[in-house]
Amino acid sequence: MVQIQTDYSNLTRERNELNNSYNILAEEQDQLQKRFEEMNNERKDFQRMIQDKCHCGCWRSFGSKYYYISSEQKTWEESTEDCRQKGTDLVIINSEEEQQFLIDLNKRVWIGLTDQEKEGVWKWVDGTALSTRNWLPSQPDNYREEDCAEMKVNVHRSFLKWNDIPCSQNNYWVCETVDV
Ligand SMILES: [Ca+2]
Ligand SMILES: [Ca+2]
Ligand SMILES: [Ca+2]
Repeated sequence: MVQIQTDYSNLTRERNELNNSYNILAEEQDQLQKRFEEMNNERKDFQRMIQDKCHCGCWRSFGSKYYYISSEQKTWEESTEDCRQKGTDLVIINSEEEQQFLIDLNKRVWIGLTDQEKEGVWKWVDGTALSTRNWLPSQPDNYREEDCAEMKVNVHRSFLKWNDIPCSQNNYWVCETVDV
């Protein structure tokens, strides 16, 4: 009988300890959830700020580079020409960080990637081959003779990835300063 009582009180103590741990975990989860929401709001504020500033096209810095984000839409060739007149080139994505920078712009834009020279061989406008690949699933598909690449909102709208479209289509664009 004494043994049963001891077992019972041990079990009760263990249950209380588990309850305490559960409460601590629940509290931590609440705090994490709150922090996640805060970060999400900060991100939305940031995107709004960028969009507000981009009514007439705007320049932004990222790393050691400067980027021009257009407010009008042009063909890929015209966009390339506009960048060259600014002493820049259409953006070349060299890293995941740069890809993320473009994602944060939250805009459908031309990037400096084309397979006009040879179908299916994608090259950046500076002639380099692709080091990172961020194509949307089943892209590039050359569906309508598509030789120029854009950042496209994906179906879940959670992030942007690359898609090939006809170069004659009008799109916003992003220029990037080139190393001298
Ligand atoms: Ca770059
Ligand atoms: Ca193509
Ligand atoms: Ca396509």
